[in-house]
Amino acid sequence: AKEAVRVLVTGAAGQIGYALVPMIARGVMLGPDQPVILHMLDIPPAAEALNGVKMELVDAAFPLLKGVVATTDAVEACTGVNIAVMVGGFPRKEGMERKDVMSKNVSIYKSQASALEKHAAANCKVLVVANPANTNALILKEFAPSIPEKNITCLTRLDHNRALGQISERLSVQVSDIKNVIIWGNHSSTQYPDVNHATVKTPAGEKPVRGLVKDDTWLNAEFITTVQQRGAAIIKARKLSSALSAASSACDHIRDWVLGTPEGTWVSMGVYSDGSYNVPAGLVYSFPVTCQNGEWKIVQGLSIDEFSRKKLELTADELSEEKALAYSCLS
Ligand code: NAX
Repeated sequence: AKEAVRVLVTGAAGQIGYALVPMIARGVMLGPDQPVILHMLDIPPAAEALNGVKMELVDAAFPLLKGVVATTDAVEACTGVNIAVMVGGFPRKEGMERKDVMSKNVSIYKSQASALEKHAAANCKVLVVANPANTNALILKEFAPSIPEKNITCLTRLDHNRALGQISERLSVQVSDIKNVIIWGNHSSTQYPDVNHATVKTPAGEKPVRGLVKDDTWLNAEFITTVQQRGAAIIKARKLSSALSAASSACDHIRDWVLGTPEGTWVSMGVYSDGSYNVPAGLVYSFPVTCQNGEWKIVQGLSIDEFSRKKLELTADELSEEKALAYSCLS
């Protein structure tokens, strides 16, 4: 039998946490034959709710779930974890300045970075979900210098999946037949959902999405804004932000990272930029990546047209500003 993998979920008493922990316990994240031990962290005001989640995990009698740690102590939560999904953070409340929200999250991610660095298992893989996701991941990287930067990522897979969903609806094709959309940049409304390299599997072979949609006006405008604004549309409809789709996408992100992407297929992940596609190095930026043997690699050599170039730059500029704002909170 395989040894259990320890998976940390921070903010586990929250909405995404409630959707995510049963998926992990069922094998959605790491596979149906991989036992797991869940580590759940939240803050003291949520301790009772967190314990309720633990009770439900026990009640669900998941065969793969070999143990549950539910705690408000970051050190206990981080000890020995192989995978860390960082969902906990400080939400933007009405009337709050951007700088105040940033400052709260910088201090959370700075201290959790140290807890992970000191207590997580060697080669722990980190996925930051909490917003501002890219910049929280960057702060975590800065304050956990002994964790390799390739192990620290942020979630843009939800945006990637949203793009697949929109194309699927538009063309009335299965999402599973569409591949190689790209989310570039920030997990924010400046992200650039790019279909220029995306294809659909048809009985006559793989066809470019652009050729099948036959409507560049839609692809270059409404499609992009729909994906960019989807989070807001969900809030409007549900009066709560996306949770099940975020949880499911977080499982997709880790699964593909650990188990690999299929040949010829890439996915989007927020990763530490090495300057590929002229994106400034030193930002956590969403790129197309392939994964093999537990490591991601940025897909190289894709052609970037003038329209796309501007969009890649716009979202990079926003990330540079966020980075500057985050650093100003440190001093
Ligand atoms: P909730 O407010 O329901 O849950 C957040 C939980 O985090 C709460 O239980 C809270 O007590 C806990 N928490 C706060 N500070 C903490 C700390 N220092 N340590 C541990 N736990 C802490 O929010 P939810 O809807 O679950 O969303 C969680 C985060 O995901 C938010 O930041 C949200 O903006 C972000 N999202 C990111 C997405 C992405 O694609 N990257 C999409 C979905 C989501 O909007």
